[in-house]
Amino acid sequence: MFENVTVAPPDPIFNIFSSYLKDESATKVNVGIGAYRTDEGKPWVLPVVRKVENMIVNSPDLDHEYLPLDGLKSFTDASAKLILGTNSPVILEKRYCAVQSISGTGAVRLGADFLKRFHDKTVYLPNPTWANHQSIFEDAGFTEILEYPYYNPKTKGLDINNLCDNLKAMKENSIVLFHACAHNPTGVDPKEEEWTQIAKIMKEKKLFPFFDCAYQGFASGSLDKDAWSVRHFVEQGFELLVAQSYSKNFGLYSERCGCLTVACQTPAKAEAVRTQLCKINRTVISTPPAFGARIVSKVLNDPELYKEWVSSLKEMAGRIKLMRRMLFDELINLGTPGNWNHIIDQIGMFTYTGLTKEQCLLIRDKFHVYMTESGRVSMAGLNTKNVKYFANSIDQVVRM
Ligand code: PLP
Ligand code: TYF
Repeated sequence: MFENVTVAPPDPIFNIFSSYLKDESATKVNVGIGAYRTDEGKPWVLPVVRKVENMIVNSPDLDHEYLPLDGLKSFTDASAKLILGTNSPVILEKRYCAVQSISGTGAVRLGADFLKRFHDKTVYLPNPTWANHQSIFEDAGFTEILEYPYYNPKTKGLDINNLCDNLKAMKENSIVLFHACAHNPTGVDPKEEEWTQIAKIMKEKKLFPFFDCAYQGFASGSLDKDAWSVRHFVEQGFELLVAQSYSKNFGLYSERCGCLTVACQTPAKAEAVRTQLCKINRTVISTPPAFGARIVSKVLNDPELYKEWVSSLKEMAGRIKLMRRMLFDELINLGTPGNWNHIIDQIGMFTYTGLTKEQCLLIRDKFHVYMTESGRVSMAGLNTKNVKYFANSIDQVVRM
């Protein structure tokens, strides 16, 4: 038995995290995994989440019955409204469905399983992208997993011309995966006029958009602004899929709280899609977990709690922006060779520094600074106490 089983390669990001945990240095810095930290370097339970979880746990009505196959309805309805906008024609005309998933990862997988059965087995992913995308579509049985140009290392910005040329050459019906906002790992998003250009070509070429939205509210601090790309495609009449995660914007990482929202042409089609998604859920997870969904549902459906959440979101986005500014200023003060404007130009959780793999390994060895080998830095790992040390480490490694 199991003669052919060999050790699987570790997940590169989780692997860096476990090396960081083992490191005994007092000055070690974790900018590897994309998880929010306070200025004290601690995980943060949002005050509104703490309040609501106490309400739920202490409620005499609390039970642990199964949720329906498509999850908690007050949660999935609110999720669809959050991403599409309350006044979206898709919402008003009830031509959407929203099905609860095992966080953002599970939503991408659920979407991939659905599209493979009912649409196409060719998907284009941005280059670079979150490493898990490739594996998810592989495991879902896609036959063609291709990439499209996204990032231009010279400008450290969007490679819009190549991106558009590539879209024009894709075959009809191909699925194109986009990060709705705060692209992981580059921190580079198309501007509104670039999204408009992309949508126009997608429509002409009959391509299918699949949005992965893991950072709504994190990119700009505004939930509406961060949903602009998705809403623009909807306005242009696309049917589309959006995978939503509440890991980052609610800090509910381990509760695995997410949703797959599908915009359709008619209510009847939306209902058919919903039942097929339920059928997929049934064999993979049966029914989704309740706790995270209960928390998010209470917050999204109560105007006062919602306001508290938005204020925490702004605080997280604001702290990350401050770290961008402080890191940039430190490097300028040090006169570190190179151009560092991208640190303040890029948005969301990550900065794609442009450091080489060798430099990333060196900074880990010499300074106990843990980042991915691609040079991605999770800005939430920086704080007012370690940003100077971090900037110094970069400065020295760049000069070596
Ligand atoms: N998609 C992207 C682009 C991500 O960066 C992440 C991780 O944060 C996810 C999806 C899914 O995360 P989770 O499964 O924790 O919701
Ligand atoms: O990119 C990140 O750091 C987050 C967290 O397999 C993450 O998206 C990393 C790796 C992974 C799952 C989540």
